[in-house]
Amino acid sequence: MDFMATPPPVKPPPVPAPVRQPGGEDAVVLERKPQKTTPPQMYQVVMLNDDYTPMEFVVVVIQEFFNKDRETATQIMLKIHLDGKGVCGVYPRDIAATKVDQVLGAAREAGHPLQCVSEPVE
Ligand code: TYC
Repeated sequence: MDFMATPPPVKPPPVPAPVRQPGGEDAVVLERKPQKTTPPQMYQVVMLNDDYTPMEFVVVVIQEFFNKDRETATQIMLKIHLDGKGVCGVYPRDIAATKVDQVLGAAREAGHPLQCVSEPVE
């Protein structure tokens, strides 16, 4: 009969030696490990202008999927209309991708050609 090899026990890190304190009390000093996490790359969701999608539809989409109030959504929509594109929000990659899917889904369902992309923030 075969027995599974038992992995060797993991050796715990050595306990630092007590440090003699001037006052006579012993203390264990643990070294702090340097933090090596970096914040995630963020992605901006950019909406593009077109000649056919109604302004009102764009405003409602921005309110609905980017949690903007009506005034802010209107300003973003007008910026897109005038400049050709505009940022609706900035998110971690997966959330930005979901926002793009939601916008494109709503636009297709309503029969509008609205386009939206996500791109890494510099
Ligand atoms: N240009 C469109 C119109 O005049 C409005 C519009 C704004 C469309 C923003 C798309 O992302 C857009 N009806």
